[in-house]
Amino acid sequence: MAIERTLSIIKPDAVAKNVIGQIYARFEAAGLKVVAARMAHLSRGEAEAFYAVHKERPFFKDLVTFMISGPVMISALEGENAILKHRDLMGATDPKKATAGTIRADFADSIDANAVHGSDAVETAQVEIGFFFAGMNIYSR
Ligand code: RTP
Ligand code: MG
Repeated sequence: MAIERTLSIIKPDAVAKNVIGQIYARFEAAGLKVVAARMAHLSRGEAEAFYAVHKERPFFKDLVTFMISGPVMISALEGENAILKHRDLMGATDPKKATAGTIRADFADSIDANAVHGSDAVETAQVEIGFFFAGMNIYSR
């Protein structure tokens, strides 16, 4: 199976709940390695640019407003089948529909405050990792 990288964001709600470590522990238990990380409080412009793919969607403004409501923890994760593995750990977008034991089932409050973001494909992972870590070291291991 291919070694992939994916972009993970622990969103403002989960950072505020002080569960960064608990979420990282789930990544590590699943065999995903943190190969880059930084904390940031995004500006509106940064959040709009990151979520540009959603800009025509009715939830765009709420999504951006939520994502700038507090600091986020941004990581690149590496491992076998990392993109799908990470999305399985996250659970469904709407925590009410998320399988028990997933990050969103356990830590998310609503479809907006849904604890985590994860890339959805190899191409988007590359773009998203570049968005936050361009010019920075990725500690592949
Ligand atoms: P993410 O990109 O954050 O990993 O989540 P996702 O793939 O599961 O969801 P996506 O469709 O890419 O949507 C991005 C984020 O927008 C918010 N959203 N709100 N109100 C709504 O109907 C709605 N739909 C999506 C969610 O916070 C979602 O994570
Ligand atoms: Mg998405």
